[in-house]
Amino acid sequence: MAIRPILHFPDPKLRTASIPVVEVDDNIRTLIDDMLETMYEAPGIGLAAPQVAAFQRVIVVDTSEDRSTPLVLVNPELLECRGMEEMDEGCLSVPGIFEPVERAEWIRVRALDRNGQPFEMEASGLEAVCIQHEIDHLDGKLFVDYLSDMKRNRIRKKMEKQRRQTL
Ligand code: GNR
Ligand code: NI
Repeated sequence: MAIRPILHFPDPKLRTASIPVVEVDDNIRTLIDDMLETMYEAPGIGLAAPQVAAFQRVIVVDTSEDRSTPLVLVNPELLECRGMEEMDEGCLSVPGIFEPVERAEWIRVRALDRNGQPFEMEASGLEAVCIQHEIDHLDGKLFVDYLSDMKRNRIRKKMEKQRRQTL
């Protein structure tokens, strides 16, 4: 297992649409294990493969209190969305920024597990928000895209300034 570096907004690579996984093989399982280690170390409650520059449709999530319940979703598909809720969101690719975003509060999802077996699940609250946030990453979309142009530009400038200071 290895921790992989996380890309930061406004890196254009985060805008890549990730491609479906054709076969859940050992390479994909290594990616999954590295993503889990990177998510727990960050620490974050979710991570999408494009955040670590792997442009395949893989996400990991753990919203459990004791961070003991890793959830792996390969080729996740939103089947159903219900209700709306507004929650403060953050993103490991936009560090230090927290802004309210409106999302479905209940979802049903289909995906493949780490053995390539299809399964369906329901999620609500923070877990539902996190899964929607991660699926957006697979489509090159970031939570800052839901904010006003003014807010997003302010965040971009802040990130670019931070980057210059750390280089
Ligand atoms: O760690 C994370 N916290 C979080 C909080 C509210 C809504 C979504 C998230 S996901 C984020 C990790 C991340 O960037 N995943 O892509
Ligand atoms: Ni994110």
